[in-house]
Amino acid sequence: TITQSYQERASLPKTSPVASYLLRLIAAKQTNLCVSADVSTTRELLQLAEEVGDSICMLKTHADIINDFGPRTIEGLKEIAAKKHFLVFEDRKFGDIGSTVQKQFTAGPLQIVRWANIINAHIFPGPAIITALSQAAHDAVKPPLLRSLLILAEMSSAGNLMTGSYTEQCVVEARKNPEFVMGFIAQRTLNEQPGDNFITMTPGVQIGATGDGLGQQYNTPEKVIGEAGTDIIIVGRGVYGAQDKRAKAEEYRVRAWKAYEGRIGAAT
Ligand code: UP6
Repeated sequence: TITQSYQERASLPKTSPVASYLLRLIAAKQTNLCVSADVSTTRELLQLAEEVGDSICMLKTHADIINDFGPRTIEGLKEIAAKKHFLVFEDRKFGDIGSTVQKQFTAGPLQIVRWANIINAHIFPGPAIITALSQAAHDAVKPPLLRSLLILAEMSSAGNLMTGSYTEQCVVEARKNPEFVMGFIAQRTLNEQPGDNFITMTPGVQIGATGDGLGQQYNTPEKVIGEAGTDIIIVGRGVYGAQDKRAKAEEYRVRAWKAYEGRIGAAT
Protein backbone atom coordinates (compact mmCIF):
# COMPACT_ATOMS: atom_id res chain seq x y z
CA THR A 1 0.00 0.00 0.00
CA ILE A 2 2.96 2.29 0.47
CA THR A 3 3.09 3.21 -3.22
CA GLN A 4 -0.66 2.98 -3.88
CA SER A 5 -2.84 6.08 -4.06
CA TYR A 6 -5.59 6.76 -1.53
CA GLN A 7 -8.07 6.49 -4.40
CA GLU A 8 -6.84 3.01 -5.38
CA ARG A 9 -6.87 1.82 -1.80
CA ALA A 10 -10.49 2.91 -1.31
CA SER A 11 -11.72 0.00 -3.39
CA LEU A 12 -9.41 -2.79 -2.26
CA PRO A 13 -11.15 -5.83 -0.73
CA LYS A 14 -11.33 -6.15 3.06
CA THR A 15 -11.29 -2.37 3.53
CA SER A 16 -13.64 -1.23 6.29
CA PRO A 17 -16.56 0.89 5.00
CA VAL A 18 -15.45 3.93 7.00
CA ALA A 19 -11.89 3.53 5.69
CA SER A 20 -13.17 3.43 2.10
CA TYR A 21 -15.20 6.56 2.67
CA LEU A 22 -12.27 8.30 4.31
CA LEU A 23 -9.82 7.33 1.55
CA ARG A 24 -12.18 8.79 -1.07
CA LEU A 25 -12.63 11.94 0.99
CA ILE A 26 -8.86 12.35 1.32
CA ALA A 27 -8.40 11.96 -2.43
CA ALA A 28 -11.22 14.38 -3.27
CA LYS A 29 -10.13 17.12 -0.84
CA GLN A 30 -6.42 16.41 -1.33
CA THR A 31 -5.79 16.42 2.38
CA ASN A 32 -4.22 13.86 4.68
CA LEU A 33 -4.29 16.25 7.63
CA CYS A 34 -6.18 15.66 10.88
CA VAL A 35 -6.24 18.59 13.28
CA SER A 36 -6.32 17.77 16.97
CA ALA A 37 -8.68 20.30 18.56
CA ASP A 38 -7.40 20.21 22.12
CA VAL A 39 -9.19 23.39 23.20
CA SER A 40 -11.26 23.89 26.32
CA THR A 41 -14.57 25.46 25.24
CA THR A 42 -17.31 24.72 22.72
CA ARG A 43 -16.84 28.17 21.21
CA GLU A 44 -13.13 27.58 20.54
CA LEU A 45 -13.81 24.07 19.22
CA LEU A 46 -16.44 25.17 16.71
CA GLN A 47 -14.45 28.21 15.67
CA LEU A 48 -11.37 26.06 15.04
CA ALA A 49 -13.48 23.56 13.06
CA GLU A 50 -14.77 26.39 10.85
CA GLU A 51 -11.31 27.85 10.35
CA VAL A 52 -9.46 24.66 9.42
CA GLY A 53 -12.40 22.66 8.02
CA ASP A 54 -11.48 23.11 4.36
CA SER A 55 -7.93 21.86 4.94
CA ILE A 56 -8.65 18.65 6.88
CA CYS A 57 -10.03 15.17 6.33
CA MET A 58 -10.69 14.70 10.04
CA LEU A 59 -11.05 16.65 13.26
CA LYS A 60 -9.84 14.93 16.42
CA THR A 61 -11.42 15.80 19.74
CA HIS A 62 -10.89 15.18 23.44
CA ALA A 63 -14.50 15.76 24.50
CA ASP A 64 -13.61 15.38 28.18
CA ILE A 65 -11.47 18.53 28.16
CA ILE A 66 -14.27 20.77 26.84
CA ASN A 67 -15.61 22.64 29.90
CA ASP A 68 -19.10 23.14 28.51
CA PHE A 69 -19.47 20.01 26.36
CA GLY A 70 -23.15 19.36 25.63
CA PRO A 71 -25.87 19.13 22.96
CA ARG A 72 -24.75 22.45 21.47
CA THR A 73 -21.23 21.08 20.98
CA ILE A 74 -22.57 17.93 19.34
CA GLU A 75 -24.95 19.74 17.01
CA GLY A 76 -22.33 22.34 16.09
CA LEU A 77 -19.71 19.71 15.33
CA LYS A 78 -22.10 17.65 13.21
CA GLU A 79 -23.19 20.70 11.26
CA ILE A 80 -19.68 21.94 10.47
CA ALA A 81 -18.44 18.42 9.66
CA ALA A 82 -21.29 17.95 7.16
CA LYS A 83 -20.77 21.39 5.62
CA LYS A 84 -16.98 21.15 5.34
CA HIS A 85 -16.81 17.41 4.66
CA PHE A 86 -14.60 15.96 7.35
CA LEU A 87 -14.95 13.07 9.80
CA VAL A 88 -14.88 13.41 13.58
CA PHE A 89 -12.55 11.27 15.68
CA GLU A 90 -12.94 11.20 19.46
CA ASP A 91 -9.54 10.35 20.93
CA ARG A 92 -11.02 8.60 23.98
CA LYS A 93 -8.34 5.88 24.11
CA PHE A 94 -10.69 3.32 25.65
CA GLY A 95 -8.87 0.85 27.88
CA ASP A 96 -11.16 -1.15 30.17
CA ILE A 97 -13.25 -4.32 30.28
CA GLY A 98 -15.86 -4.74 27.54
CA SER A 99 -18.85 -3.94 29.69
CA THR A 100 -17.38 -0.67 30.94
CA VAL A 101 -16.18 0.59 27.56
CA GLN A 102 -19.65 0.01 26.12
CA LYS A 103 -21.03 2.40 28.74
CA GLN A 104 -18.23 4.93 28.24
CA PHE A 105 -18.88 4.83 24.50
CA THR A 106 -22.65 5.20 24.54
CA ALA A 107 -23.69 6.84 27.81
CA GLY A 108 -22.67 9.54 30.26
CA PRO A 109 -22.52 13.24 29.41
CA LEU A 110 -20.47 12.67 26.25
CA GLN A 111 -22.57 10.07 24.37
CA ILE A 112 -19.61 9.52 22.06
CA VAL A 113 -21.34 7.01 19.80
CA ARG A 114 -23.86 9.67 18.74
CA TRP A 115 -21.37 12.01 17.10
CA ALA A 116 -17.91 10.45 16.63
CA ASN A 117 -17.35 8.57 13.37
CA ILE A 118 -14.10 7.18 14.66
CA ILE A 119 -12.84 6.18 18.10
CA ASN A 120 -9.69 4.50 19.38
CA ALA A 121 -8.79 1.92 21.98
CA HIS A 122 -5.87 0.22 23.63
CA ILE A 123 -5.83 -3.56 23.44
CA PHE A 124 -4.00 -4.14 26.72
CA PRO A 125 -7.31 -5.29 28.33
CA GLY A 126 -7.52 -8.03 25.66
CA PRO A 127 -9.42 -8.37 22.38
CA ALA A 128 -12.91 -8.24 23.92
CA ILE A 129 -12.54 -4.46 23.92
CA ILE A 130 -12.86 -4.59 20.12
CA THR A 131 -15.96 -6.79 20.05
CA ALA A 132 -17.58 -4.80 22.88
CA LEU A 133 -17.13 -1.47 21.06
CA SER A 134 -18.21 -2.98 17.75
CA GLN A 135 -21.37 -4.40 19.31
CA ALA A 136 -22.21 -1.09 21.02
CA ALA A 137 -21.75 0.81 17.74
CA HIS A 138 -23.90 -1.70 15.90
CA ASP A 139 -26.70 -1.39 18.47
CA ALA A 140 -26.61 2.41 18.60
CA VAL A 141 -26.35 3.52 14.99
CA LYS A 142 -27.80 2.17 11.78
CA PRO A 143 -26.06 2.36 8.39
CA PRO A 144 -25.04 4.60 6.72
CA LEU A 145 -24.05 6.12 10.08
CA LEU A 146 -21.07 3.84 10.39
CA ARG A 147 -18.52 3.77 13.16
CA SER A 148 -14.94 2.58 13.10
CA LEU A 149 -12.06 1.88 15.45
CA LEU A 150 -8.35 2.70 15.44
CA ILE A 151 -6.13 0.54 17.62
CA LEU A 152 -3.35 2.33 19.48
CA ALA A 153 -0.38 0.27 18.33
CA GLU A 154 2.41 2.76 19.03
CA MET A 155 2.61 6.08 20.83
CA SER A 156 4.61 9.23 20.22
CA SER A 157 5.68 9.85 23.80
CA ALA A 158 9.20 9.12 25.05
CA GLY A 159 9.72 5.81 26.84
CA ASN A 160 6.28 4.40 26.04
CA LEU A 161 5.87 0.64 26.38
CA MET A 162 3.99 -0.02 23.16
CA THR A 163 6.72 -1.75 21.19
CA GLY A 164 7.70 -5.12 19.74
CA SER A 165 5.27 -7.93 20.42
CA TYR A 166 2.62 -5.55 21.80
CA THR A 167 2.50 -3.68 18.49
CA GLU A 168 2.53 -6.99 16.59
CA GLN A 169 -0.47 -8.20 18.58
CA CYS A 170 -2.39 -5.03 17.66
CA VAL A 171 -1.96 -5.94 14.00
CA VAL A 172 -3.06 -9.53 14.62
CA GLU A 173 -6.27 -8.34 16.32
CA ALA A 174 -6.96 -5.76 13.62
CA ARG A 175 -6.72 -8.43 10.91
CA LYS A 176 -9.38 -10.45 12.74
CA ASN A 177 -11.82 -7.51 12.66
CA PRO A 178 -11.44 -5.81 9.27
CA GLU A 179 -15.09 -4.67 9.21
CA PHE A 180 -14.77 -2.55 12.33
CA VAL A 181 -11.05 -1.80 12.71
CA MET A 182 -9.95 0.73 10.08
CA GLY A 183 -6.38 0.98 11.23
CA PHE A 184 -3.93 2.22 13.81
CA ILE A 185 -2.48 5.09 15.71
CA ALA A 186 1.21 4.44 15.09
CA GLN A 187 4.47 6.02 14.07
CA ARG A 188 4.97 3.95 10.87
CA THR A 189 2.80 1.94 8.51
CA LEU A 190 1.88 -1.46 9.89
CA ASN A 191 0.66 -2.86 6.55
CA GLU A 192 3.13 -5.70 6.32
CA GLN A 193 1.24 -8.61 4.78
CA PRO A 194 -0.16 -8.69 1.25
CA GLY A 195 -3.80 -7.66 1.56
CA ASP A 196 -3.30 -5.36 4.56
CA ASN A 197 -4.95 -2.01 3.90
CA PHE A 198 -5.10 -0.36 7.29
CA ILE A 199 -5.02 3.40 7.69
CA THR A 200 -2.25 4.65 9.94
CA MET A 201 -2.72 7.97 11.69
CA THR A 202 0.30 9.58 13.28
CA PRO A 203 0.39 12.09 16.13
CA GLY A 204 3.55 13.81 17.32
CA VAL A 205 3.89 16.02 14.24
CA GLN A 206 5.06 19.59 14.36
CA ILE A 207 7.26 21.68 12.12
CA GLY A 208 10.08 23.38 13.96
CA ALA A 209 9.78 21.59 17.33
CA THR A 210 11.28 18.39 18.73
CA GLY A 211 9.25 18.01 21.91
CA ASP A 212 7.11 19.76 24.52
CA GLY A 213 9.04 19.08 27.73
CA LEU A 214 6.34 16.61 28.85
CA GLY A 215 7.38 13.56 26.87
CA GLN A 216 5.87 14.44 23.52
CA GLN A 217 8.24 13.84 20.58
CA TYR A 218 7.75 15.54 17.22
CA ASN A 219 8.54 14.56 13.65
CA THR A 220 7.94 16.44 10.41
CA PRO A 221 5.20 15.60 7.87
CA GLU A 222 7.96 14.49 5.44
CA LYS A 223 9.38 12.05 7.99
CA VAL A 224 6.10 10.33 8.90
CA ILE A 225 4.27 10.36 5.56
CA GLY A 226 7.24 10.23 3.20
CA GLU A 227 9.64 7.96 5.08
CA ALA A 228 7.61 6.02 7.65
CA GLY A 229 4.78 5.47 5.17
CA THR A 230 1.87 6.53 7.36
CA ASP A 231 -1.36 7.92 5.93
CA ILE A 232 -2.61 10.84 7.99
CA ILE A 233 -0.76 13.32 10.18
CA ILE A 234 -2.38 14.49 13.41
CA VAL A 235 -1.39 18.03 14.39
CA GLY A 236 -2.52 19.76 17.56
CA ARG A 237 -0.52 22.66 18.96
CA GLY A 238 1.27 23.14 15.64
CA VAL A 239 -2.07 24.36 14.23
CA TYR A 240 -4.33 25.56 17.04
CA GLY A 241 -1.40 27.25 18.77
CA ALA A 242 -0.79 29.49 15.75
CA GLN A 243 -2.12 33.00 15.36
CA ASP A 244 -3.51 32.27 11.88
CA LYS A 245 -4.89 28.75 12.27
CA ARG A 246 -6.37 28.59 8.79
CA ALA A 247 -3.04 29.43 7.14
CA LYS A 248 -1.14 27.05 9.42
CA ALA A 249 -3.49 24.15 8.65
CA GLU A 250 -3.06 24.86 4.96
CA GLU A 251 0.73 24.80 5.37
CA TYR A 252 0.59 21.37 7.06
CA ARG A 253 -1.88 20.11 4.44
CA VAL A 254 0.41 21.10 1.57
CA ARG A 255 3.52 19.59 3.18
CA ALA A 256 1.82 16.31 4.08
CA TRP A 257 0.20 16.06 0.64
CA LYS A 258 3.48 16.67 -1.17
CA ALA A 259 5.17 14.05 1.01
CA TYR A 260 2.43 11.58 -0.01
CA GLU A 261 2.74 12.43 -3.70
CA GLY A 262 6.49 11.96 -3.47
CA ARG A 263 6.05 8.58 -1.82
CA ILE A 264 3.64 7.18 -4.41
CA GLY A 265 5.73 8.67 -7.20
CA ALA A 266 3.15 11.18 -8.36
CA ALA A 267 5.09 14.33 -7.59
CA THR A 268 5.04 16.88 -10.37
N1 UP6 B 1 -1.71 11.69 20.94
C1 UP6 B 1 -0.33 11.86 20.93
N2 UP6 B 1 0.48 10.74 20.87
C2 UP6 B 1 -0.06 9.50 20.81
C3 UP6 B 1 -1.44 9.37 20.84
N3 UP6 B 1 -2.21 10.46 20.90
O1 UP6 B 1 0.19 12.98 20.97
O2 UP6 B 1 0.70 8.52 20.72
C4 UP6 B 1 -2.66 12.84 20.95
C5 UP6 B 1 -2.59 13.75 22.15
C6 UP6 B 1 -2.94 15.10 21.56
C7 UP6 B 1 -2.45 15.02 20.12
O3 UP6 B 1 -3.52 13.36 23.12
O4 UP6 B 1 -4.34 15.26 21.52
O5 UP6 B 1 -2.39 13.64 19.80
C8 UP6 B 1 -1.08 15.64 19.87
O6 UP6 B 1 -1.10 17.01 20.16
P1 UP6 B 1 0.14 17.98 19.83
O7 UP6 B 1 0.28 17.98 18.32
O8 UP6 B 1 -0.33 19.30 20.35
O9 UP6 B 1 1.35 17.46 20.54
